[in-house]
Amino acid sequence: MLRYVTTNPGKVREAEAYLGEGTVNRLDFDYAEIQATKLAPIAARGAREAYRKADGPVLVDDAGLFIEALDGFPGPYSSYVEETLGIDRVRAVAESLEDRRAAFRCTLAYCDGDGFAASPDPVDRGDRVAAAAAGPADADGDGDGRMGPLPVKLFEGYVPGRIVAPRGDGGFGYDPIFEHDGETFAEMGAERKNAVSHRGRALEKFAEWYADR
Ligand code: ITT
Repeated sequence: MLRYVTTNPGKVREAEAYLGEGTVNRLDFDYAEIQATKLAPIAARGAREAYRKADGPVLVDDAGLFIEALDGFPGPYSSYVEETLGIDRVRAVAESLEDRRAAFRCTLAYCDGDGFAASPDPVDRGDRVAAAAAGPADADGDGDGRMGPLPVKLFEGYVPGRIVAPRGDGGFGYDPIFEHDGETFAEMGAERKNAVSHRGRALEKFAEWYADR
């Protein structure tokens, strides 16, 4: 069975609401997140590490909140910023800005150890990050003779919105302060959120590809 790799139960609830109950199994595994300005290299590296841990098909979900006027901050650092500043202070920072537009992005990275038409390896800030994302060739030392890194397929989703005073008590993370089309994500149920959200869009692309696989 497909393992949805995350320490965040909120993500699994949304994945199950989209893909159907019983279709995914959560793997509560905290893979190493490399430092990168984009989500793709982090997710790709995480999927390879998680695949080696799970020894079966895995889907890693890396997401972040990108505030326009802050050049995309906190972006890939959203988890750290939520833990340290908290969403109230992120909202306070946004209130000091004239432009409060923001976006959520999600990258899903699938790895099952097989060869398939994988996504090109994400390149970010030069070779150093690309190499870290790829991981060392045959890093598990299993002698499978694989010369390159394990193939990973990436699916990306994006949703625009803006930062507002908190409303609603559903969802998780930054949902109460992220408004899309007049509603915060915390005011939407999982299904409605999935219909418009970064994760929902990425899941849609994944589900379409996975159905053929
Ligand atoms: P894993 O890495 O274990 O999956 P995480 O919560 O740390 O769990 P990320 O590294 O992807 O996940 O961090 C993204 C941050 O953005 C984190 O603070 C989440 O709570 C938040 N986040 C991600 N998706 C979100 C969503 O749909 N709505 C609100 N906040 C979200």
